[in-house]
Amino acid sequence: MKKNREGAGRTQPRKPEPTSDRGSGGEIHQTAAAGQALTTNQGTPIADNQNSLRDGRRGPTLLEDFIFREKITHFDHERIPERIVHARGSGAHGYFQVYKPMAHLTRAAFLQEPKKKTPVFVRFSTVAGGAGSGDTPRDVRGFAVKFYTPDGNFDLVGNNIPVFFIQDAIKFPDLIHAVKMEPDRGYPQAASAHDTFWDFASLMPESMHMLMWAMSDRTLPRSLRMMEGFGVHTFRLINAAGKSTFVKFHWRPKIGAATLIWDESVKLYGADPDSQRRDLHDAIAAGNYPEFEFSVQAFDQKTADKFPFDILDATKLIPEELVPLTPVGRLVLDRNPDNFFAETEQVAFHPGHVVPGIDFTNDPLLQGRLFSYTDTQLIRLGGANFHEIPVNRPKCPMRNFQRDGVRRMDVNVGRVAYEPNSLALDGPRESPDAGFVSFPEDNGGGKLRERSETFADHYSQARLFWRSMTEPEQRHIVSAFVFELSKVSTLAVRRRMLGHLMNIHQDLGTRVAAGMGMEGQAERIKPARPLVEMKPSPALSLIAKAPKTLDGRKVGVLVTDGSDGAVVQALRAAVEKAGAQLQIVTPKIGGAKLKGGEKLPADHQIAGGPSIFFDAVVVAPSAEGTAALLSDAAAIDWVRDAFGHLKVIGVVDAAKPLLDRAGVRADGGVVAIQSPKDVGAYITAAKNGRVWDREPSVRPPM
Ligand code: HDE
Repeated sequence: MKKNREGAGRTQPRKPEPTSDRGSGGEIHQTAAAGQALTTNQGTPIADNQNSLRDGRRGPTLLEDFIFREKITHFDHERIPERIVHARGSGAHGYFQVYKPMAHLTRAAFLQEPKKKTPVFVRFSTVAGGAGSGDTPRDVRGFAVKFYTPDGNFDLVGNNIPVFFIQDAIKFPDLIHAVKMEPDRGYPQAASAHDTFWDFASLMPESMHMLMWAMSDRTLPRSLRMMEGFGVHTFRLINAAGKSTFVKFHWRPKIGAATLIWDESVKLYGADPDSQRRDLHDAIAAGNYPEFEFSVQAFDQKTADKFPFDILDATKLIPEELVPLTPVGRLVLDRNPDNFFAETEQVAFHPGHVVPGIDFTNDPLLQGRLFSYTDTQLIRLGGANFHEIPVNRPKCPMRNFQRDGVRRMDVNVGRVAYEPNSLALDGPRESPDAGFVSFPEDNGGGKLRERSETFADHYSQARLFWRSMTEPEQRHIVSAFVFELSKVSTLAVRRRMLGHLMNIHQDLGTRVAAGMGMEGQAERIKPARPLVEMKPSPALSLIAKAPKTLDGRKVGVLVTDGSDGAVVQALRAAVEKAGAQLQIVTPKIGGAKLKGGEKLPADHQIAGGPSIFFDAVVVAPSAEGTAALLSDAAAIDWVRDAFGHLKVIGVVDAAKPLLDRAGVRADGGVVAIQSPKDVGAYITAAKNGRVWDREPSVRPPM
């Protein structure tokens, strides 16, 4: 493990410590050491931070108490409006480094010099839930990156899914109103499994491709460090000669993508609503820096003209098998924010923050976004000066004649705030060569409120996605549709959705109908256009390309008094060598006394450290420990869930009665660990990830 940047490795000068005393009501008063005085926002030292000013010890509080009033007033104004979408997010600082100059494609300065690191701030988010919702609902994840480049900020505001629900931005408020809490009852929070979402979706055939992704395990990422990211729209790169190349942007996690199982994500939502925020923070604090590879699919107009879909339609992707990914550089997240509000909450992304060398296309979804993001920052961050907030401020020179406004921080000097001028010859002026020039495009056409007929095929890529999935992935898509549609009380909506699923693929439609007990009830829906059969794209399957690795993963071991320390020690060495982390789970947080009498400190008490926290587990209690655990529901669930969630389970002999009680049956993913020498075989099995073959025996196949 690398050196801990924030903890042990760093020696800090010892700070003077406060002294402590008690007041007349028994309350604790800590008195400042030299240089540590608590003050008001005006800098006035505060003598007492425990009591407001009263008329007599038991009398009313006095209006005169300016210290109290300042503190409470500030507190009353602490929250700002949360983002209307993507309200819950987690941020990190880092850097981006290009592999080699990309001058043939773009003149963007940050994509030229491999030696240069461009600072970045990244915010991952869910979409539908409020800021206080949990981390693991079934939901799309935002993947927004702010590059502080030498030519200004470039924001790549993407998602972890390469397509979107709608084709035209004018439908966005409808989509979001449909998925958010139903307005009369104020629920459900952070869930699409309700009538209004599926009512809307079933009336939007264009959403079918995205729905397939949304019902796949892609919307249940295992960790923010283990998901892919996409720019979604087609963008342009422009080189110094003004040549335009179309691109799709991609992020790939270095340690591989991984997902949760639905039952696991539901339990995780309750056991640790902050699991993904915590995981990101802990990994960075421990020096295990998350890393993503940045790639583009680059293509020209001639190639675009051959596709059986429109590159301006954000409900379509370009299979990698048609246009392969060109690796461009790497993103490393190596620093946690110092202050959640100042950075993660106040960061303001905008797809319109581009730099010379990057440009837009006419995708009508992207065009609408170009309006929305500044507008939303104006209300959320209270005015036009949000670019001056440190996390939003470019790290390159920024000069113009914009002035004043609420909370202006810059003190602009001089009498000239206009241009052209002859009074400030050293002031900012246009840069015809280095400046941003929009790609000149002749769009023809007149003023219309009409969608292109090239957007009318709504099923072919949904079908492509279905056909590109492995069997376990198809099973999960079927059960997700069954689960979500079973939460819909309006029969007509269920039937309409079944009709769309039949259009996507008969196998899908039939299996979902059977899963709901609604065979033969699909509404007949006529596609606007006949389907085009596309060749399956194996690159779309996460299982098919999952690396065999434990890198960045967590292994949990259940230990009791009397457990064999040698096994735990061998496990720790092997797990850490594989790049993973071993966490100890014991009946009591004080730890366990091992067979030799040595005390093993614990990371979790059983009920607070369920097996859903881990990618693979080991059950290593002593015989006496096992006997006690047989009457502990949390311990039985620990083992039962690990089995049900298809994890590789290492077991010592003494644990057998507990495994029997939890209904664990022997299979390739249950590995006996009799002694330290068996640990190697366990690690090899654990690197395979989930035991997919076990699934039909723990969940009814659909
Ligand atoms: Fe956004 N979106 N969006 N969006 N979006 C916002 O901006 C919007 C869309 C995405 O971590 C808002 O600052 C419209 C697609 C991310 O701060 C808002 C449309 C994609 C984030 C907004 C879309 C995204 C946002 C809310 C339809 C993937 C979070 C707060 C045309 C490519 C960024 C804010 C962060 C946030 C509008 C569709 C990604 C209201 C109108 C497609 C990752 O401006």
